[in-house]
Amino acid sequence: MSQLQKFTLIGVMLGSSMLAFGLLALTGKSSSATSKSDQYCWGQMAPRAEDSDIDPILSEACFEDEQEAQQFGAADAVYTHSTIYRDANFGGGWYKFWTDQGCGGLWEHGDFNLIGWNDSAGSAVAECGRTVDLCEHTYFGGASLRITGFQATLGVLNDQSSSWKEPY
Ligand SMILES: [Ca+2]
Repeated sequence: MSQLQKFTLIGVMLGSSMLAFGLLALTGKSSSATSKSDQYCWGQMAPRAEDSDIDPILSEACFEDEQEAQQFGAADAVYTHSTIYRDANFGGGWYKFWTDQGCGGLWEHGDFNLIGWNDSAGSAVAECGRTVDLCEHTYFGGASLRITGFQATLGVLNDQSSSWKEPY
């Protein structure tokens, strides 16, 4: 093998291993899909039920683009009772809990794991003139924070909340 052939061979091997590494990096990136808490989602709440087997969300619409998400919410008969945000000061992705039943009644969501938001929220809003208890554990256990209107930081519940309910 001539010196030139050796260099060419090394060059090809180096090139192909870099290509393989590049592909691996790309694959790694595409497989780590955006988590729910970085998206903008609307969850239509099911009425409060004694039977905890009933899925608390009737339907869900999630968007990567916030403006597209806002358009969804501009429709008539979307009454948002509460919103949780990924970051403090209403930053990052959000999840809006809505109903077509108006601002009345008593609503809740017992398990943020079901919507990909467990221990993820950094701020929250109680909307529709409602009061909301944000809770540390699923099904309203642990510490809780009562919210009316805008809550820019969650204190001890920062990245700890797992459920919410409208208190009696
Ligand atoms: Ca928790």
